[in-house]
Amino acid sequence: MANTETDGTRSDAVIEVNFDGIVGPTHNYAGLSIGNRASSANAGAVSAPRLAALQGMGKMRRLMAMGLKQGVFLPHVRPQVDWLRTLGFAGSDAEVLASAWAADRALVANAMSASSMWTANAGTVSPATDTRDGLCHISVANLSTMPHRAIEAVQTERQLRLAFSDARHFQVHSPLPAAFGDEGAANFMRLVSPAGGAAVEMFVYGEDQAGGFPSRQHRSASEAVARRHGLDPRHTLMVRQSEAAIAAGAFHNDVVAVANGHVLFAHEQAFADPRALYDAVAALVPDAVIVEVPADRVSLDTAIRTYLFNSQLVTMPDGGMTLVLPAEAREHVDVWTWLSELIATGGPITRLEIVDVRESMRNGGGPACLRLRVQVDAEAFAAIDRRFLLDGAACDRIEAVIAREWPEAIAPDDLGNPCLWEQCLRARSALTAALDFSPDEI
Ligand code: SUG
Repeated sequence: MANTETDGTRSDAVIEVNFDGIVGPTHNYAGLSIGNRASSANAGAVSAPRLAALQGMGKMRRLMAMGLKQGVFLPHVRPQVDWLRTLGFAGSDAEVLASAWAADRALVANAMSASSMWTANAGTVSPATDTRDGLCHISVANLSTMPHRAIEAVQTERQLRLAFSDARHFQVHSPLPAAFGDEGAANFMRLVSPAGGAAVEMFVYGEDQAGGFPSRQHRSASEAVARRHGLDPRHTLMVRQSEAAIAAGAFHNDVVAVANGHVLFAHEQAFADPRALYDAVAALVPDAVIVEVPADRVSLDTAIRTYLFNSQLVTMPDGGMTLVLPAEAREHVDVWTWLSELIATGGPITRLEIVDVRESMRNGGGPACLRLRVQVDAEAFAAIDRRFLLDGAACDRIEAVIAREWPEAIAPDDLGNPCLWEQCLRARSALTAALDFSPDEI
């Protein structure tokens, strides 16, 4: 039975917090992600880290203005000298970086990547209502397919354990062994009826090499996460991503589908067997609404170029749903025509919001990649470390540090510049201090 507090709010009402990764000062275009078309296409371009980070903050402010709760994760320490040391480089930090740069520039590019901004890949979150022990379970993703992303797990785990340290509400699991490729919430969806009842958690995996590109989420990893989280197998679906989607550059499922509440918004070619998925969903969540975009209205190629599905589908305080889209989706006539019809015909998605995250988009990260969703009740919400939660004043502080410390531009050759290494480490330290973290804590 739901409790009703004296002020009329239900203490078990679901609070969704979106934790966005603050774009780090080393944001650059090194083309590290094979199979990610934007990353490959923009390899070698000059990046704008300061603008990128401010665009990210702009998105967070927009969601806050919509009445939603917003959190952050901090950029990781970059360059990641310890990782280079594991590869045999020795000496002072500057010597390690200089000798790695001389030996193989790609190694330094890996150690400089700001990829932790895409927190949809930080981990998989099962809300407490779905788990056997009634805790919110969070599994840190190992991101083991891509070297620059695999570096993230250590610092991601540190931040997740800090933010969700209260064992009365949360259990954080260490990353799976590297052989089990796990990309976190980017390959995870959840549907639940507004009328209540058990949710269905959907884990989307890829099969081997699709079209020559690695599929990053292994079924065995998804199964392990579901087991660790103590999910009810009757309400858990293992869903295979279509090969066509991976081959077309949808390296994560959240590039071709997104779910929220009782709504699944997906491209016709997102899944290997869409009919089987839709039938299973209908059986488990009878009032689920599936909004499928047909390929003859928006091609898979256009969906991936515009990141139509990498939008955030969010429930507004008034109960309506808003799709928070990247500006690129607004600019494509097929996509915009289809979306305009969607809104005009009435349905659960009632509003479109456009955000500009172009710098992140150019590395293959849209609005949804930049956030990790955590759903909690009021008590668990109160147990989250406040330093990871945003209000207007925290946004002001973060933006001031970004404006003062973040590089304005990074060209490929700059990645070997000792002044840039120092500036980026200093910038990150200024940010952690501004948010009251001590240097050895995070
Ligand atoms: O893993 N890009 C990221 C983008 C991640 C998007 N996340 C989700 N879809 N949830 C990736 O491919 C590019 C980095 C570079 O090329 O430097 C990169 O890692």
